[in-house]
Amino acid sequence: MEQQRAILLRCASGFPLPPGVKMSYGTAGFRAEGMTLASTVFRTGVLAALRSLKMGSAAVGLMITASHNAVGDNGVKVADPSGSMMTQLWEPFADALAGAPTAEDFVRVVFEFVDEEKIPFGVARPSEILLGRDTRPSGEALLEAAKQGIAAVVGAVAIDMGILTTPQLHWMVRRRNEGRGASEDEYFRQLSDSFRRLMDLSPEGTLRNAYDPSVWVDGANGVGGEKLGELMKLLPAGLAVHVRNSGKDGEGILNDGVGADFVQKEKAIPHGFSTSDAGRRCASLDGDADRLVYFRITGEEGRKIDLTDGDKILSLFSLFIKEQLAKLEEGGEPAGRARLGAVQTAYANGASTEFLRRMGMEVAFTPTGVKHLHEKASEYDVGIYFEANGHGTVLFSDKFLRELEPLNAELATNHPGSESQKAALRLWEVSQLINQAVGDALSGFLLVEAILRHKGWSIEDWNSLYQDLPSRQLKVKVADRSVVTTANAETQVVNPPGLQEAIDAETAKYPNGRCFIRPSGTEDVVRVYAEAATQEAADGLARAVALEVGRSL
Ligand code: G16
Repeated sequence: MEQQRAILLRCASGFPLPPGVKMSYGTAGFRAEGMTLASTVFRTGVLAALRSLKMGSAAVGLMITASHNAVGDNGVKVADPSGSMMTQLWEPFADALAGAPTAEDFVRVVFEFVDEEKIPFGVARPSEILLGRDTRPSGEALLEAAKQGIAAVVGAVAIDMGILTTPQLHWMVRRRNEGRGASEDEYFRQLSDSFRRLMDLSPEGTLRNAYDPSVWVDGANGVGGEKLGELMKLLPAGLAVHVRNSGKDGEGILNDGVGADFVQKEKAIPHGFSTSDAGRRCASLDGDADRLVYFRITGEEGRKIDLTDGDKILSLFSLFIKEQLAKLEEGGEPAGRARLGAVQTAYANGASTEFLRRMGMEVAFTPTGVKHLHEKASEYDVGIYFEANGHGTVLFSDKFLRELEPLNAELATNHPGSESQKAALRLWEVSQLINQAVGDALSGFLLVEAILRHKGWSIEDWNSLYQDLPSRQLKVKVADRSVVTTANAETQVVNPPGLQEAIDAETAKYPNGRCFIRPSGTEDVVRVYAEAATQEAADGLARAVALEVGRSL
């Protein structure tokens, strides 16, 4: 213990906390201007090592990314042994670690927590921390800080997995703890093999045949475009992917007028695309490829794009999975009665929730942040979660997969070629394709493509599942976003007092108006979301509430 204390103190002294920096673990880890983060990343290295020790030396992940934020920002987050986000129970400890003013304070916080959580130091089995980073220029130096934090914990070993998408790292952590191959090659092979098998299961001669095998992808000038390029080499001929904004020299800056966050929030055409792409099926990834949205450039004056957002992806996946379960049920298979649920946040367009409910889906709501949605979705046999911004996945419970595997074997023997057999196989392949650890734009993209091909749908067919209610999102720059607190899955403001009443009064002026605000967990802003009967009304409501926010903060 004394030796460990001395090592931590010595190493932490090399990473002083810059004056005036206040860090909070936020929606998805610590985020700030890249240059200010060395101390925080070093300390998160220690945090990750302690997490592994606490979890019986299971592998955990540490990812250096600021995802959709501007290129000058960076961030760091920890993945638990299951591959999902670090347990929220440890977030207050993460905040205390990151905020300790001096190296001595830091070491004191560590040892108090080690005592409280009974974290065993000095175990024989090494604790493995898998490290990944995106393409941000500050990433390399921050990775070094993380390695030093890990090295400061006796028995912890850093394994650098290189430049990765965030979901790749989460996938690798999960696989490593399952005792299965966790390399990038294996990731690409798993995705491409299950995609190919799913394509092979498409019905011959679908009723419609409007599916166009060509798709254009905006890589946000981040890591996703490059990885998609590698994945494409393994994909079957039935899909032609054209990647733009892949981050190569001269293509532009990470997340600057490109990427899923830009396309979804601004409803605008990203750089690298133009009206000459009108009508094409286009997709957009974010900076670390954990979000995915689709869009179609309309070519019409004024209305630039038709956005096909995370809500529509959720609806498409729900529809497909429900259909496969229905086929199992028709075939008399009890697995067809699996409990299927959708999870959304307050940002979900009201029309999507209505569509899902009409379809007979159970729909649950959580606060923003996939850590909340993921936890909720894992309560179902098959839980599908998506944020409107395109972050989500489909979770299959172990119980359901344990039922599905022998069912596949039984149907292959007794009912080969039956509708039930094909449905069971499709569900199995979806579970292999879609990332079970966290929302993953690359695996989500392949699943969208497989389903559109299965249904013979164009992007317009998909988009016309329902019509979005007009909406608008704005952000208000504030001095201290932490003074805003909310309740009821972020739909009600608790603090500052009086602000909710002001929002209610504005909302009442607009037919079918709905509006909420919440502090961002990744940027220094308060976000405003408004929905109303017309676009002008949604814009007006968002603007009026943004003014109220500005006035009361
Ligand atoms: C992260 C989270 C998402 C969340 C988003 C926006 O995304 O992983 O779940 O929706 O932040 O959060 P906020 O509104 O609090 O800024 P990403 O893609 O940046 O990692």
